[in-house]
Amino acid sequence: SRLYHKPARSSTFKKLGKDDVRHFERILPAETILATPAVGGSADPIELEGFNADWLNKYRGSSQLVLRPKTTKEVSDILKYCNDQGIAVVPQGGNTGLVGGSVPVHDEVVLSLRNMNKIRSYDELSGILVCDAGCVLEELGNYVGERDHIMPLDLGAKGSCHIGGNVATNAGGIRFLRYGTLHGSVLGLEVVLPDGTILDNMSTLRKDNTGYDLKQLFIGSEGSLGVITGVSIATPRKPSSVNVAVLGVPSYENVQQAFKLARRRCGEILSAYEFWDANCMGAVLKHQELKNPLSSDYPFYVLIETSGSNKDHDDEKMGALLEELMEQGIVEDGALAQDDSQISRMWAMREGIPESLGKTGPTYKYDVSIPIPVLYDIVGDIAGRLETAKLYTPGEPGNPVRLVCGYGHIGDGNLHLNVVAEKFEDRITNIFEPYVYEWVSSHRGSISAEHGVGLMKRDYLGYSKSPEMISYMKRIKDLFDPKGILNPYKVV
Ligand code: FAD
Ligand code: S2G
Ligand code: ZN
Repeated sequence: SRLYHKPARSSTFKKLGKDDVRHFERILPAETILATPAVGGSADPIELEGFNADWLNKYRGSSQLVLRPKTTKEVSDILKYCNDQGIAVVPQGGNTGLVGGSVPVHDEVVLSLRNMNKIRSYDELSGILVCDAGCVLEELGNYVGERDHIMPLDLGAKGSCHIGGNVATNAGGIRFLRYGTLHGSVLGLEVVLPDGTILDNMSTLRKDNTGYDLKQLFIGSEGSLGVITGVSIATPRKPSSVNVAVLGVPSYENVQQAFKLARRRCGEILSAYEFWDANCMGAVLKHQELKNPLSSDYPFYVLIETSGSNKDHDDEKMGALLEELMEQGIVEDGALAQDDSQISRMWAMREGIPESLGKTGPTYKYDVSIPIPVLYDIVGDIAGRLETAKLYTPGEPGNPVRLVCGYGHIGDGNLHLNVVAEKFEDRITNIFEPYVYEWVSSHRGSISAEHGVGLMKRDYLGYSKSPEMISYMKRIKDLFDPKGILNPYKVV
């Protein structure tokens, strides 16, 4: 069955040969090279499996060579050679991407940043961190956490994803509502261009208005314009008082009302507003060692977090909000975390959704931005279409589709529509594509809120960007990567 549209291998790319691997063996330390016998190496192809398959196990390539350079110079030497030879390359971070952007489509060389994981400097006064692109987000969080700061982004993939991958995908996550986009918190980047040029813009200045801000082009470029090897990023101070509550909400309308009230009552200390529906909760309670903190099941759940610097003030605000929500019947139940372990259990519930859905079966994921009032409508709409097509009956096992659910960063107008199926197959994919993109576009939304375009959505860019915008994107791609060797077949 068609997992996804796999474009034909472009004949402009050289087929890797033994001579190429010999060359890499001359310029790179042996331990950074994983080459199969097919290209004159000695690695068992199974060792490349994790680099060729994506997190969803939905996208799969057939790379015969993985390079894991330790320095920016090695990255530059690799790219210069590949550019001269016309060898295609896919940059890879933690390989937690969800749109097929991080794995080869065919036999592209995988350039993994995992060996570039050093912290270069940290200034505790300003909170500015300068580090290699291959640093794992959770490890950076621990490092700055010991110095009373936090990373300006947090996502469920933190244990594996790299800061370089986060920048390359312009990742959003659960702190976006409070700390905003990486386009704001990233102060500088070190990027190696396909021809080997090292663009050193590792500024640690908050303000630098000298010419075009080139780093912004690489934020969200998904490995298609250059390989990010270094990141300079502003990290906020760790809030001294954090409150988290999980609420049971009877309708999507009430989820919106609770958001409005939370913004009014919590104001500047509101730091997260996440929601998920009953089907998500069912999957989490089934696959995670977690209990529902509320005394009953509800159609919707909301997680509210406040982060401030004055515990009494913050407690009073959260307490007043919860009271008002209950009094007005906007929510029917609520649990306020009493200590840090309860806070992390509540967050684990929200962050455990993707893994729980993955354990339920192969998952179709549509990460979209939609105006909040209609954001959840698409979930019922899609469920209805699947029922009409006799592919799904809510609550009844044994159908090709097991579960339809919606959750996400509703504070950012970002829905994660997820459909768990027996297997990825045409007759299901055709229900969603292009319907979901048409639906989102007709509601003036975006077909990709935070996960990027990758391979999955390349053919659908026109639903969210004008032909003129796309043609200038292609001109920028041609400027930085005239031979098209970087992450071919994806993004534009
Ligand atoms: P990879 O998956 O390795 O690569 C992603 C893309 O970036 C690819 O196109 C790749 O070519 C490119 N790339 C990677 N490193 C570099 C580099 N150094 N230079 C140039 N290009 C590079 N995403 C969100 O935005 N918000 C979420 O809340 C969120 N939650 C998630 C939860 C789970 C459980 C999972 C599995 C994923 C989640 N994601 C989320 C998606 C994913 O984690 C993010 O896109 C993340 O930023 C990818 O980082 P990575 O290091 O794994 O990159
Ligand atoms: C999240 C993870 C990906 C998905 O949990 O916020 O970004 O859609 C998502 O499961
Ligand atoms: Zn998300």
